[in-house]
Amino acid sequence: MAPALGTSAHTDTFARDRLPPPEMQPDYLFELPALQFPEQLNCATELLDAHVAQGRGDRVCIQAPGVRWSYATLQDKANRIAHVLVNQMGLVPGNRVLLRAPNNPMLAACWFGVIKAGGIAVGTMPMLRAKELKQIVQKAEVSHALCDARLAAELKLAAPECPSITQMLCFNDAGPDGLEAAMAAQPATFTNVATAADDCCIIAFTSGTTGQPKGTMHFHRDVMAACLCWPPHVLRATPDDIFIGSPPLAFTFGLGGLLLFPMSIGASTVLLERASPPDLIRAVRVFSATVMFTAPTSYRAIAVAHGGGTLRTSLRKCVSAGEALPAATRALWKDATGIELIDGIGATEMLHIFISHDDGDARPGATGKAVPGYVACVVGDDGQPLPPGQIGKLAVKGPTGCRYLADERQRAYVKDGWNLTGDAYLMDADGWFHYQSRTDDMIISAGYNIASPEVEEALLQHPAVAECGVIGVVDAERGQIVKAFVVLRGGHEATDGLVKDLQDFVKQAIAPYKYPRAVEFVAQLPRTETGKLQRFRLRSDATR
Ligand code: 3UK
Repeated sequence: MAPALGTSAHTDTFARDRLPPPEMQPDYLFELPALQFPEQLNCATELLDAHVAQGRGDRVCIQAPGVRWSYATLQDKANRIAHVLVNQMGLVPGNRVLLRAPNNPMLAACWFGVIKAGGIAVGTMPMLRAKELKQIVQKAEVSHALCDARLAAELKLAAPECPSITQMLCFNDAGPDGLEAAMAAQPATFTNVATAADDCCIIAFTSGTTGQPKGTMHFHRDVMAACLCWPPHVLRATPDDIFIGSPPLAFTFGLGGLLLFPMSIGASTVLLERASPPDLIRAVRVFSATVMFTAPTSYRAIAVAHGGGTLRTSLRKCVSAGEALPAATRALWKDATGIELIDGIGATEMLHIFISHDDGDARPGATGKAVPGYVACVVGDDGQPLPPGQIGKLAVKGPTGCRYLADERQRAYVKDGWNLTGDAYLMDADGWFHYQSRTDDMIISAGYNIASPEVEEALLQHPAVAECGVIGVVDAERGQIVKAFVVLRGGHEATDGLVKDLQDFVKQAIAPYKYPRAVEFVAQLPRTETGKLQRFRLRSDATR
């Protein structure tokens, strides 16, 4: 059962009012000694202020091209941003603040400013377009926005349909109306709001199978729990490590790996606005990075580009997550660098990684074992645990868990206290978990989750498209790619030019990474008698 809620500091009770009722939440496990949290807890105090208070203020915290901030500098910036939010933008604890930027130091400062002020950070991927931003803003009833000036246009496009946002400031903006100018007028010290350990501090969005994004609510104690389970038991980094990687801070894989985890141990992190495989490996050399987080496809691309030679770098630990790690990619990376990848499955609902293995103990093809603090099993359709060797649904519980913001889909993710991730897995006799597939319609391509219906919806807006069905098909490089089956309207010809036209069209309508890399023209689509599209039949056609 969920422990009793502590005294909330939220004057705006939006998040607490929209938590799933206790009986619909998962069980929580707090058995590890490190997970005994006080009733009042602000994770910014632990992750940021504590280092300065304990004399580590001069240590390097955040680096980026041309930037090197100590813990004291980040604290100074975050404090000023907290004051701007409260004094100038009228934030009260519990308000939702949208953050929009590529990974850079000011985004990190804004994240801490929001948390210090008792706000709820709502991260958004830089690539999202107005349509997707609107869905998030409306669902989370976002009141404030802090946006990188270079990404403001798309948010402004969404603004007419986002009346809940009453305050917006841009950063990385030298002008008199920018966040930096506002910060200069505020004091450099701030008393963090004394939030309850179970006050919500982030709402992380994940695209559902229907294309309607789901907001997952995480508490201050969840942020600390994520820092206290997988990192010390599996990653085992040190304060002298330099973290680097590609996932956006709006994705909890990136938030944990590139901000929370390094800061929880007083290490430093490198934030990169562009982190394609060549950018990433270049930056590893420039910053002498030692711990890397990225997706399997990125490891593969770096290793392949190296043409089988030896890749000598400062790296000592490399973490792969977001999608299944093919055994071939693990082998390629080991051949190139001598480093055994650390694979881990995490989920936005669980905040971070819950099944993994350390680099001294990897089994190619298996994700690993339950991380200390978590328990996992494989269950059948009746919800009962299956014996080793049988494929079923992955079920997990631990200190973190799924709490969707006012969403019926809570019932599907949490059953009998277990979080069901939507993955088919099998557990072997030694307790190692082996990934099989997704159990739903989510396409995972190069680490991105893409919902079939959303791509279909975009394609259907094109004048040449009569009907369409979208599935994921196996791809050596990206795990899966988006494939669209299209029935054309009369008068349109199935040409290569039209394929390109449809792809460009989707890129304009929704985030470009969701576009169908494969398009096949067909005369009709498989449907049920009631007219429902049968994606499973498209899938079996595609593999034949
Ligand atoms: C899949 C994996 C096999 C799996 C995430 C680390 O990916 C993250 O969160 P999402 O909500 O997606 C969750 C789903 O992605 N997946 C992730 N990692 C693996 N499948 N092997 C893996 N190693 O289907 C899972 O249910 O986008 C990953 C940390 C934080 C995260 N949010």
